[in-house]
Amino acid sequence: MELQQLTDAVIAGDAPGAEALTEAALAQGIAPTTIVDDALIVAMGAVGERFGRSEIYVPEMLLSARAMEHALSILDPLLAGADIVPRGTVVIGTVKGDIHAIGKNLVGIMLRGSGFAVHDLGVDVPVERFVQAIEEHRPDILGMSALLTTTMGGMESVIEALGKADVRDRVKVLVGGAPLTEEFARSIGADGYGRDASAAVARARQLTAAVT
Ligand code: B1M
Repeated sequence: MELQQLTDAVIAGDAPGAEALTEAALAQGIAPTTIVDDALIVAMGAVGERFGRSEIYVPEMLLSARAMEHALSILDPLLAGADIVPRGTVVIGTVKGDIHAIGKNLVGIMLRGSGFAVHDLGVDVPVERFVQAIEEHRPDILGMSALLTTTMGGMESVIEALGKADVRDRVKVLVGGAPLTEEFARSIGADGYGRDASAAVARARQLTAAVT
């Protein structure tokens, strides 16, 4: 099979097809990270472009997201390798008002794959929940994801709330998501920004190396 077939299945929202083609790609010896980068992320990019041109609407976008999630569920155990020495703890979530999960999930999977314990708070996470999770899980890193220009400002509210609750200096804050930039991350007082999942892992490693 060609990876393009998997890309096409995700674009078409064909979850069983995406699963079968992911299995087929693995059987051919294609690396899980190659499948993610060269087929799945490419597909979601194309879906976003089509949505932007009003060629498809939210229901189609949802079906594609579902197909991608099915493919990722097969790759998850392979990406989340066998590094057994805990490198640190991360609490991660998508900010309030935002239900985009895939990028956050992928970052979580890759962090686990490089030895972090990850507590995923899910999507549409209220400010107070992030703050509460610091007490609950005592993480080294708080990770926030946002995919909408209208929700990315919520990250600053969380950072402010951490300050008010007197826990800001207990965690490093790592942020990411398609509309963010390094400059935005700096402007809201985050400690790190990840352009993609690998950059997020690299930054998380640096941040924990700095605290331990
Ligand atoms: Co939405 N959506 N969506 N959507 N959606 C975008 C983001 C959009 C760019 C599409 C477009 O217009 N071209 C646009 C945002 C425009 C803007 O704000 N500038 C958009 C819109 C408008 C909307 C709605 C408002 C549509 C509507 O209802 N009219 C609505 C909002 C809902 C809400 O959140 N309140 C909406 C809904 C949805 C669905 C629910 C249908 C679905 C999400 C389903 C799900 O996640 N389970 C969806 C999807 C799938 C998309 C696109 C097509 C794909 C997103 C995705 O999964 N990408 C997206 C278009 C696009 O991004 N090109 C779009 C793949 C993923 C691997 O990449 O999430 O960027 P990404 O994550 C990357 C990096 O950003 C980074 O690493 C990841 C891996 O490489 N990263 C981090 C992410 N989080 C990180 C955290 C880190 C570090 C790195 O540290 C902690």
